[in-house]
Amino acid sequence: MLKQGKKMNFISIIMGSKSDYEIMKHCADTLEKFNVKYELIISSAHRSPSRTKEYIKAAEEKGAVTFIAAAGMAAHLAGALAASTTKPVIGVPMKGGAMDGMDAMLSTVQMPAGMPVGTVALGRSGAVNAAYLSMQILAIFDKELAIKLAEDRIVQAKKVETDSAEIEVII
Ligand code: RP5
Repeated sequence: MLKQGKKMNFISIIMGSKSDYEIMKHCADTLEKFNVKYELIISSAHRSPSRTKEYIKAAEEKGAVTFIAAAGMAAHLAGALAASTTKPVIGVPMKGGAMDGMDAMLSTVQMPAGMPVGTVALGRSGAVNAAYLSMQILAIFDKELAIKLAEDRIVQAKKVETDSAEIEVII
């Protein structure tokens, strides 16, 4: 049985395997950068289905706002989460295996009508964007976070300019 704490708003990150952590660490790091609370666990839809189901219930009761599911290969995790919760589920397909992520991407994105999984990109970009997308959902009711996200966009735009200034050639 997983531990239960006080009710609070947080993002839940679930990975199918420890081998997904190297990429999903970028998701956790992004949430930390914005001071957003999260949980991160390993639980597999195939290898530990009961643990996965129990965790979703416990996390929902504690106040999980979105679930981020990272899995590779047959990638059933995001779909299994979507079947068990009406909270937004964001799927991050993992690279690797014989098809290097194409299998995971199709498994994650091809959900039947009425069971949505918001699927982000393969690999690091997907891991980071899963965090951003979750924060954007949180920010609908969190003005402070909305301001931080807006400021981050300005920083990103400025970086494009400074990067360009270092190497640009303009006639
Ligand atoms: C998936 O299978 C996991 O999410 C992982 O991406 C992939 C391979 O898992 P390991 O064999 O490395 O544990 O379920």
